[in-house]
Amino acid sequence: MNEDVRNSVLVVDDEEFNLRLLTNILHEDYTVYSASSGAEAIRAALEKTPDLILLDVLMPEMSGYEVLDTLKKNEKTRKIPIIFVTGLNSKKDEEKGLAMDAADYISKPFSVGIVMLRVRNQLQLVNQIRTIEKLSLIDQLSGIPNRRNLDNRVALEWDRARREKLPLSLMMIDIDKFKIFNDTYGHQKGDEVLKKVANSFGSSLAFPNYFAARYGGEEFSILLPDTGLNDALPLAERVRSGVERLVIDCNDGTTTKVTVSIGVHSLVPSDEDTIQDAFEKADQALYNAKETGRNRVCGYGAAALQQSAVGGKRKKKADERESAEVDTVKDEQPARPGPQFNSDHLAALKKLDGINSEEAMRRLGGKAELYCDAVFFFSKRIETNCQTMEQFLKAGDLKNFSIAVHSIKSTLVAIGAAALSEKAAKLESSAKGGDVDFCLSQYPELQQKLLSLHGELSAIFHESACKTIKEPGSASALEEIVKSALAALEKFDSDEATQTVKSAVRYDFGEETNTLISNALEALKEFDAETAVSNLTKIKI
Ligand code: GH3
Ligand code: MG
Repeated sequence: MNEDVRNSVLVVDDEEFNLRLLTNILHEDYTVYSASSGAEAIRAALEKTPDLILLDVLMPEMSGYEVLDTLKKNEKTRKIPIIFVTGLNSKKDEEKGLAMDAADYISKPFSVGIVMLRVRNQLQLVNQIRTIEKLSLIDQLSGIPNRRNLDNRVALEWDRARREKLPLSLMMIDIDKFKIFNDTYGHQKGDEVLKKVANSFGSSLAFPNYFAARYGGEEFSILLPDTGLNDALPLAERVRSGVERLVIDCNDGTTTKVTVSIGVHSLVPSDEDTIQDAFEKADQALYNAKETGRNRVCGYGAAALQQSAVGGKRKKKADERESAEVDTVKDEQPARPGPQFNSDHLAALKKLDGINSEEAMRRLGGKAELYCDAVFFFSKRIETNCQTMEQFLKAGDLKNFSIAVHSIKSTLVAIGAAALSEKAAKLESSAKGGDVDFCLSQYPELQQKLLSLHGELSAIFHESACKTIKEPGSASALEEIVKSALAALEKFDSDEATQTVKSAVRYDFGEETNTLISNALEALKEFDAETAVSNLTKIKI
């Protein structure tokens, strides 16, 4: 795996319990985003383009299958691998998921080890593919040289032209209204067009020295060594008309056309010129070609062009992206901090009737903190879950009722509440079978049991919610904490420093030290590193 890249994972589940668990399991190694419905998942996938999606199958309103289908149809998201994480455990369901192009399948209740391994495997694949693409010199889709290849060639030709004082031209070519083409004819057709356009350059340019490459997306670039603007413009015109002449078959027997806009910049490079600047100028010319009606060639340097040359097409695109992100960026959710848990919570949870927390925790690799956290968040949602189920049932919407019951059922299994989950399972299958009477008569009992579980859990978490352990802390632990916090602050990593200092709060190091620790923590919350350091260094070890 490429160590430089922190991969991102989008976790989708309508159950808070699973979202919490998966987020907590994954956040140390990956950037984790979460979504609690199908619609939210699609929005997040488009906005964040995560490297991997963990997708629940049964969700009200929009199922995981539908989400997958939508994402696979979108250019931006179709390559993101998707792992189904689901309580549907039959082989048939697994087959269906995999046949729909899911990358993998994890059954609920899941074990931490399996989730970590499957996620790691998928991300390794993603990273390997990226590395191969980066190392390769040919663009996989169009079959012509890729951007990396172009950059190498331009650097070579640039040096030669500078040394020998020869002209050199750059064309930037962009397919017109290609988004609409994709929307109308589909991305697959769009891909075919990219290939056709790329292959048309050769026949348009009966000129041995040119070098054409896919610049990225629907943009191409052609490098013309030993060529000044007067020769480059007619060549660009031939490229443009060559594309215009292409006949594109639509699958229904009709045909259509595409056009390109081209910006050209020519120069004899001097020591002051830079390659980047040359591309920007070609890009500004392209922008001008777009602005003045598309399907045309513009050379950099015309009077009108200088007026409008406030930023090329690519710059404009980048700006658009930025402003879009300002509007819509959602908080990423690395380990949203939950309450601190201690041995009292766990002891109380273990005493609960009908819950086998030991078994549930084993699946989580024995991580009590993870278990308590997920149960806490599940508990907070019980009332809302009950309201949802009740509403669906009262409205006679057995499909959504069964989905809501299914979610609760798999969470109950995961927390170790076997008997209750069995009741939920019976209701789910009756709802699926359309047995309204059974559902109406049996649901109240499930609801009553869930609400009383909610009462018990609230008591546990509320009673000792803010109680710290206050075990006497050892001197070596204190030294370790202070050292790590100071080291983190030196690296300007205030998150890490905050986490470290936070871990000291639950211990009793004596009043003076405890005050310094809480002062440091307060200062960190205010991003006041100086005060934090001053308090930490005053601690006597
Ligand atoms: P303009 O005339 O201003 O260039 O409009 P446009 O629609 O071509 O430009 P825009 O930047 O809005 O959209 C570019 C489109 O190109 C959107 C994207 O889906 C499509 N595209 C980029 N790369 C690929 C690809 O590899 N395959 C397919 N099929 N489409 C692609
Ligand atoms: Mg375009």
